Amino acid sequence: MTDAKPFPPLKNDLILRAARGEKTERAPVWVMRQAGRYLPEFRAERVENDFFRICRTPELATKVTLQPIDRYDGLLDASIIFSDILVIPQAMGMEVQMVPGKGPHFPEPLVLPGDMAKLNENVDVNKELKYVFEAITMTRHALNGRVPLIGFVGAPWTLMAYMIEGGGSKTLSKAKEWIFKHPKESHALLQRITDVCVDFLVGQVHAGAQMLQVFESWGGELGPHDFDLFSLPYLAQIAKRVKAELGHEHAVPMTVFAKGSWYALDKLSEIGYETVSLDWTHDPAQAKATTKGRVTLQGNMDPNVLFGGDEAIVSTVERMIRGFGSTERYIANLGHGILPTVPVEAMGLFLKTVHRVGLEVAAE
Ligand code: 1CP
Repeated sequence: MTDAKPFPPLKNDLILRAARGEKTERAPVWVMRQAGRYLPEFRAERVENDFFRICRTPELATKVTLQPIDRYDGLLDASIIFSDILVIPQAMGMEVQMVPGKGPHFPEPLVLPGDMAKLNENVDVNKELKYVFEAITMTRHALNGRVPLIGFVGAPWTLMAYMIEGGGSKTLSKAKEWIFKHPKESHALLQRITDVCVDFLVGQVHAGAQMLQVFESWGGELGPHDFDLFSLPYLAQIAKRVKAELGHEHAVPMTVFAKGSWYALDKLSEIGYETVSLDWTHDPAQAKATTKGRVTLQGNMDPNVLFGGDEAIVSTVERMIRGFGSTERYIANLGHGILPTVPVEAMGLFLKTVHRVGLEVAAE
């Protein structure tokens, strides 16, 4: 990007330092799904625009990415580009609709391995996902260095599951039928998705992303044995290849979030990610003991505590930060995405309490 306008200097690099294992003056904080339906300003935008239209229009994606940064001015230490994990199946040639109140819907999911022939053979991310790169570059300028910008992808197993299930699912029976009945073809599909994930993440960094997160949201649907076969190798491959392609000069910290895969924490600390994001089923002290300072930990308040009232929020944040510590290898977050019905004040209290307790613990 030699001819591009330089990005404004970064004024808050707390989260990058925490991810790299450097000391921080307090725990940085952001929230998964921090832009979205719990914000009235996002809902107003959605009345006017279809979900994927927002993703595909850089001005709108920029506007929505900045909504939580503006509303919680000075309280968030990172932004995450407004997009969705399902832009990869779209780039591979599948139609995905976002049905209001229901979530994603694939009118023609993959039913049998033969359906993989319908997917694009070679996905050129610079063409198919150019709109995400443009949104990232525009957002990075609009942020004006206030906080770093996170880029992301869905992990191969999670994306494969959506592509076969055709949307959300309680049991993932269809995707699991594939891995048990057609393991060879499942690996072929996972590999094809992995290749797109790598190109897409590298492109996001060249477009301006300063940190990357890989969402294995359905990791925990696999038991330890199947996770080792169908998730972990692809997560490892992504970290290794993205780093190799970026080289030292463009390297950015990477986070892996394998929701529900508590059994894999030790292995997840060894596959090349600087940060491992935890859901709320982890005890902070135990997670620290397992990872032994090899990675930064991110998380992990149960998002439902935000419905529990002020006292519950304050006491849970205190316990969480005292458990993880505030100044070393820790990034505060929820254990999964914020839910659409959370009151905006509850999110504000969560962020303010993380700041207050983070500074108190740092001073002790
Ligand atoms: O601030 C942000 O985080 C916004 C960007 C963002 C991200 C990082 C969105 C916007 N989606 C995601 C990731 C994402 N999308 C994940 C991984 C994180 C997680 O596990 O929560 C997953 C699984 C999806 C798939 C998806 N997209 C769902 C879940 C469906 C299910 O299986 O239950 C839903 C509801 C969406 C739609 C969506 N994505 C994002 C928003 C704001 C919305 C709501 C859409 C609307 O306005 O109707």
